[in-house]
Amino acid sequence: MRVNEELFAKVTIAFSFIILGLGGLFGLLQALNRVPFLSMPGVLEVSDSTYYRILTFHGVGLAVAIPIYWITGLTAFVSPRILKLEMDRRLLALSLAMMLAGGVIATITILAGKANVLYTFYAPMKAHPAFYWGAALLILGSWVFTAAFVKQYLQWRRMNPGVGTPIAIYGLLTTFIVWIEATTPLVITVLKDFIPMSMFGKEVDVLETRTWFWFFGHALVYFWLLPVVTMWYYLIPKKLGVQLFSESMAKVAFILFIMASTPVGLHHQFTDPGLAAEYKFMHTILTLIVATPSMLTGFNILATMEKAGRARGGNGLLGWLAKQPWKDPVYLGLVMSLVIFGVGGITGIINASYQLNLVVHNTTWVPGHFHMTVGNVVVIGYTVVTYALLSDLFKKRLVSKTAAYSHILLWTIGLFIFSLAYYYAGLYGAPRRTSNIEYGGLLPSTWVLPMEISAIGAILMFAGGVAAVYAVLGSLLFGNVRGVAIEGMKIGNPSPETTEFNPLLDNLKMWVIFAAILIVVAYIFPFYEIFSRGISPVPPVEAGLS
Ligand code: HAS
Repeated sequence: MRVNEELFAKVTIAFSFIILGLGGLFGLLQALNRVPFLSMPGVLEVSDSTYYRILTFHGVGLAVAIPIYWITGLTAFVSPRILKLEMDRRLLALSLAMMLAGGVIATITILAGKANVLYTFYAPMKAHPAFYWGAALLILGSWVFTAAFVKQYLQWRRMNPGVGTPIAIYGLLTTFIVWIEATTPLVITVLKDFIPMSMFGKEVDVLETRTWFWFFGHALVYFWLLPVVTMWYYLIPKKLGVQLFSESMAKVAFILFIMASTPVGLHHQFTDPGLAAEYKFMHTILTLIVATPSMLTGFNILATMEKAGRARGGNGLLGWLAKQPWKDPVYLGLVMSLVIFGVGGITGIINASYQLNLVVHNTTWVPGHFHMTVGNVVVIGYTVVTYALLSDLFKKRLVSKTAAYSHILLWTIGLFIFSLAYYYAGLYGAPRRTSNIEYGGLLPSTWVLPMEISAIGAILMFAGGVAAVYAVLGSLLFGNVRGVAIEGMKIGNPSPETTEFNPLLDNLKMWVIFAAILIVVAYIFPFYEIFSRGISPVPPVEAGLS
């Protein structure tokens, strides 16, 4: 079969919503299992091994597979239309085959209970080799896609020397640059440590592999986020019929993401012994730098909204808010995700503060933080942008506007309830990543009520997730016979996509070189410390209490 950009985008985007359905169901089961009065024989019996199996799928599926499929799909749709150039079809076909094969292999291994290692797969826990090979294939397939995208962009660059990179392409390029920064250490440790460990019983060093993992792990979160940031910059002004408040500020924000997304991983390892405080401090400073582009983004988008609202007659301090196109589910979802990012993002700053991190690390506070960020900003962002793609890409109508609104509202309300309960319980020390929080009946009473409240949030989120999956997959199945037409991406309309070339901001090569230097500086010292002290390899242990 000939794979063109449209087919690639259709398959990957549809695939990501199938995974959302299964991963969301598992999420609900996990939340219910952590309610003390539900997790007992005769009510809801989820064995420990089943809990870790579904939690592994929940993490790998929702946090790794969905973003890879959805982001490559979005890019395959957007970039040929804006750049007016085809992508290399052979690379596209190869990438699709690798990503689908990798995803299916990893999924089967997880669902078979052979990889209960969670998405962080900390050594010395060992999964079946098929898990690591599947994940490696998925990621290498995304690298092939990155090569196709960069090749297409460089061709466009040569043909358009005096033209600034269009903002949507700039954002997507940033996304893939961050992805290569993030996944290089992951590929190193999977090939060097995890595959030999699972196939031949190689002994590996725990601290070294954790450091490689978190070298990947925090840049990963910006890979999830950046396409949503790109769509805030791209779609919100289009929906409002105005120019972005400041395109230069948007490009500065993307440059800061390129520079500082990766050299921050030690903020996940504040409590790890064996890494000097000086290096943790260096990563803290860089973490505060990477928070800056998010704040610039919040300012830029709100200023764009205010400018448009005032032009439409909205007066006074907040009158412009009433003049926004709230009835458009794509617009509502994008703005809602930005507002929630404010709450989730601020808790990130708390996590990054060394003393406060000691209070919240490994407690339910952290899932509270990341459900607000990836669980909400990213899921709502991807879903509402998919609504916009229904007309342009799939040539379908939205099967139910009610489902689209229900998804945004139920998901957001449910997520607030869930995350606030998790934040609260975390402050009282409720642990994360455990199948059971009862400690043989000795659990502190302060954990019980928030866990019960969080389950209500999870049920609402699940209902919102069902609405989202129905809105997307239902539209794909029935959207040519019924439903409402949804405004598409409006590429090239009303304003042209390109602006004037800026020698500083449009010189991405220079910023990538600076980013590489910064990453080397941030990681050379911790790795020198680990290796100069001498590593202590330990034998692998079978994960998952099967
Ligand atoms: Fe994080 C842990 C620090 C952002 C995801 N994070 C995680 C984990 C995940 C995750 C998945 O420093 C857990 C990993 C695991 O399994 O262990 N995070 C940060 C910081 C930021 C941050 C400083 N995280 C994210 C994003 C994620 C994400 C984004 C996913 C997409 N995170 C941490 C730390 C840990 C951590 C530690 C380790 C914790 C531990 O100990 O384990 C920053 O990038 C956030 C910057 C954002 C802001 C918000 C700006 C405000 C905006 C909104 C403006 C709108 C307004 C409303 C005001 C500072 C953009 C206007 C109103 C209207 C009506 C229009």
